[in-house]
Amino acid sequence: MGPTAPRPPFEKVLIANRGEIALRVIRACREMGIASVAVYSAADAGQPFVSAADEAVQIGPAAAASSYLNMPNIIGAALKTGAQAIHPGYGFLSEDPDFAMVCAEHDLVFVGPPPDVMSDVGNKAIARRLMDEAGLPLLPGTLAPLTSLDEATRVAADIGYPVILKAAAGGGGRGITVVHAPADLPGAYAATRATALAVFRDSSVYLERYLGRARHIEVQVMSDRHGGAVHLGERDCSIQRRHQKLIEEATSPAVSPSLRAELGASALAGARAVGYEGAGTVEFLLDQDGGFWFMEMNARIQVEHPVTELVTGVDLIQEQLRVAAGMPLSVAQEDIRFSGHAIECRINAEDPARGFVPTPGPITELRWPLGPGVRIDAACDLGTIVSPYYDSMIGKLIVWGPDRPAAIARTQRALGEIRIDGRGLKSTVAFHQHVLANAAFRAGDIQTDFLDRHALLAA
Ligand code: MV4
Repeated sequence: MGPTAPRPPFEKVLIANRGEIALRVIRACREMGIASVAVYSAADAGQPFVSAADEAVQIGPAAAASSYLNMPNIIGAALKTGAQAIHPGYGFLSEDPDFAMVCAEHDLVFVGPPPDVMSDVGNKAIARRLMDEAGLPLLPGTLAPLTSLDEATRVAADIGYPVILKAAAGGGGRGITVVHAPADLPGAYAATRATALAVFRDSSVYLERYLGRARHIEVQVMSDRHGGAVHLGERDCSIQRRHQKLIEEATSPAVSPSLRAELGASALAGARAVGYEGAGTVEFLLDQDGGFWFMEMNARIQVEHPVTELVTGVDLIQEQLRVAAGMPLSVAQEDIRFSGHAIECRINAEDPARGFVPTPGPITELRWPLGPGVRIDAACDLGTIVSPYYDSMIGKLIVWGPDRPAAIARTQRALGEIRIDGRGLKSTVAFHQHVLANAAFRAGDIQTDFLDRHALLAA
């Protein structure tokens, strides 16, 4: 007889999400001996994540507002099936403090930080002030929302142009405006406030110095309720198009072990300052001289979490479930070692030749790659319909190699094995091949303007 399995953190968990992240959480549950409950919209009946769960409950029609954002129906499904906890995945309700509160009111554990922490972190102006108090490096700017155009004009003149206006309640790149000259400030101020009000129902905006040609570096942190806190190094997410990440890597080719320790210490100081609990990400901009600046904190598991898992060997979803149940993290900082290099390519049903327009529809041919160092986080089979109602990601190819050049070669090999087809369906596979063949990418010379700079947007 071998050793007995450890006691699972929960008996049953409901996953309030769909697609690949729902399947990812179901897999973690199964490995831990936790029963899983899927919830799904009418459009998702028959999707692989629905049949993969131990139980499934339909929660509404296709439109997300009536299903994956429908709090009463999700809570009802959890109560009916006897789930003890709800994992929100990413997107949908994952960063909604009201949902976390409603879960608590029904004695359901929300897998994520406490509602008040989520609320502080979700307001970027508040997060900026708290991180400043915690000693994190911030670009010069305001530590509270702007109260007038006059104030904006004075602060901008003081710190110097270019500046960037950001919606405090913003996210995903909406409600940000770069301002290159004083003459553009009044229009930009009015427009950013109007967008913030329309999109986030909160017109407050703040201002900071704009850093051009920077890398987007984010640090993964995990904290428990027993004082345990670790950082799991950084991801380089500089390859983006209009704030949609397309390729992510761990570790960053621009981060040395000593810079990693500095970034990690900073991220942990920030997490501690806001009372963080669970898995979180602290985003930084990294400038050409190795200086780094706090941007924002994300209070959810992220799409790109697998690259961190592949270089550290830590299962972030399992750690989230442990922490949510009040258990300590299974790892301490000295256990975290970084081994090799990982690259994630998002395989989207989009047409790069037509501005990445989504191409929804049924998948009529599908073959995923196999072989050494290859992981596929997907939730599509032959016949699965890529729905026009939700995001167009078909799956993620995540590859590990002993170093960055080996990981690039392996990613190229794996991309070459992918076969996806369908009526009118296009994918980002060939686009990824163009990026991976680019000399600047191979040299690790990547900033957030990479795709424009190298004219790779009509590949
Ligand atoms: C910045 C920045 C440069 N300077 N802030 C984009 C979304 C959000 N996460 C913060 N973002 C940025 N904030 C300062 N002070 C650059 C970005 C940024 C970006 C800006 C414009 C166009 C594309 C971008 C891609 C990544 C990051």
